[in-house]
Amino acid sequence: MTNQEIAKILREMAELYEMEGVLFKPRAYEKAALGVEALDKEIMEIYKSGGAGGLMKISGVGQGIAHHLETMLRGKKFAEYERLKKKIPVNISELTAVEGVGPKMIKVLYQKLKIKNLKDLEAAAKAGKIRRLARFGQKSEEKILRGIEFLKKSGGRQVLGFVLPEIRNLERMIKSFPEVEDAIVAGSTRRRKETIGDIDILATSKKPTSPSQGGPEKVMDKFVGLPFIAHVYAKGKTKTMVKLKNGLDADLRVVPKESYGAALNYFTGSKDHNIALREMAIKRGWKLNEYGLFHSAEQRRMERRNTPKEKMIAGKTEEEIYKKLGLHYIEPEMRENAGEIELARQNRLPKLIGYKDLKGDLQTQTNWTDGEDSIEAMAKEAEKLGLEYIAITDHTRSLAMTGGADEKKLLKQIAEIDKINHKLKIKNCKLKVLKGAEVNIGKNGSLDIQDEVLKKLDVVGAAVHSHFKLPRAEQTRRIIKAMENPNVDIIFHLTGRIINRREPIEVDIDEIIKAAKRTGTVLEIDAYPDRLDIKDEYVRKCVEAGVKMSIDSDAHSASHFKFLEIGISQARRGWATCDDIINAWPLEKMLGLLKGK
Ligand code: DGT
Ligand code: CA
Ligand code: CA
Ligand code: ZN
Repeated sequence: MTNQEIAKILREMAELYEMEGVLFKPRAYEKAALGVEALDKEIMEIYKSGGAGGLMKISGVGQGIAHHLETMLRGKKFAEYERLKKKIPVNISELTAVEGVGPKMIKVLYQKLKIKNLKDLEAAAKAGKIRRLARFGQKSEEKILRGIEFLKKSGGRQVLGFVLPEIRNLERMIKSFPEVEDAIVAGSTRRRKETIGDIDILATSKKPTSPSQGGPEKVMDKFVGLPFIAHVYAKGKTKTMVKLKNGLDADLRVVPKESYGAALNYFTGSKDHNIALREMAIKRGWKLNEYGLFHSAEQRRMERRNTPKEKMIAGKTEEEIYKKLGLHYIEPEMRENAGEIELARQNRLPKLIGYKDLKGDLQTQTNWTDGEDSIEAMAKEAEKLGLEYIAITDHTRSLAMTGGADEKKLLKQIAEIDKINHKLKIKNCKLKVLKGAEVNIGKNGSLDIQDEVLKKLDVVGAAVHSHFKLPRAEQTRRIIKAMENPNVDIIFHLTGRIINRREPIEVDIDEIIKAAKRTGTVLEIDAYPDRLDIKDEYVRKCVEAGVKMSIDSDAHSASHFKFLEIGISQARRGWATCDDIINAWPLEKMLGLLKGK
């Protein structure tokens, strides 16, 4: 079983227990699912080499769950799962994918209307059956229909940050085949788009030393035998197309070594970037395709070049292709034909923020509200990952369902953080915990915490969590009003969208950016994979306007810090440098900017 399959069962267990009204277990299973998803190794390998003890080292996995994992990994049935599934035989992941539909609702829908899947749900909603259920009403029915519509629009694209660990596992496994020289995932994954349509993998094969060792064919045999694969559409000598168990399609192409760079460049795209490069080649009288950069036939005739070697100008690496075209190397995240080629020609490409450049994280939630872990546990994990500071930004009182803090609770947390910082210092921990909050912006732009308390915090983030449907002008005014409060440092998750689930709120982004500049407010790139406010186009606008941004994990568990990487990708796709991202700065400089507001 793959990590994804195991995680799916764990998550379903969490939801089944929640339907049953069982306490604590839903959270425990959810945590274990997150831990398995975050693995950078196949769980089967962990079990084979470390047994049950190895499984217990996975974040969120204790003795009980490790035992169930062992059962599954040995190919046996997980009895409790089978029992609960029989009791409520519904397609949970399909139904919970609809915004606003949760486990408790699914149970009622099954018991009252026999709804088992998305199709049943849509039919019942369209027939007006849901509004007639107790505690549902017309509004919930309309919301369900909107949720289904939105889901359909996503067209099967998956959120990159959620599938990236599995894609990397796949890449690593192909690389480890003895017949493979090198392998890499190209396409939208390499450009780090928010969502991906399919996976494009390239590999080069080693020359077989004996016929039995095979070359590309052997690579394809091994590829279709991997545990990730659900279906093989077509298997050829150099190209094989499959469907993975996670629902994504993947193509593997085995390309000649001398064409590796050209193939990588071609299959990384984007298509528009490729076309622009090809036009540059044509202007020089050359030809560019997935096999290489070549002298064209006409030019060869003119220059009397005939041997294959003279024909090829470049192809082994991407760098040499760019170089021969008179360009500096362009990072994959910038390859959208959005002006990057001209900059590369003039040697004016920005020095993008790097994947190791973040020094801190300015939005994290703890078990003081709806987070899973304690302040200390968050601090320890952040230090392990090399961060120098994190801000604790628990929710405030308007978000009552999260246990949001009022002034009193915030003051208590401030005192607690002082103690923790003291303790960390004694233990020689270099990480500093900053005091913060995620204050709620009310309908009219007011905040739900008094200024005297906000003044005592290092990092005040303000965010919209309600009234998502206000008219654009009113929504924009509301956020600008919050920015005008001198205590507000950052606007967290500006548009509130959830990719594939919830539309962004409507705001005038240019007005927001102008106001951010005027008030010195930072805008946040929320690195949580299906949020990614603000999108690449907005990041570029901020960079151009000189508005500073932060990249925050929005962690609700210590296992979420890994999502910072996805926020960095988003910043890079918007051409941001370290100068644009305040948490790429050392602590004192970062705090200096916030205090200067
Ligand atoms: P996706 O899969 O929708 O998330 O996006 P991509 O960019 O991975 O697109 P995909 O998988 O259709 O193709 C992979 C790359 O192959 C693409 O980024 C550029 C290249 N490519 C595909 N079709 C064409 C084409 O018609 N012309 C050119 N020049 N390049 C193409
Ligand atoms: Ca693709
Ligand atoms: Ca493709
Ligand atoms: Zn929030």
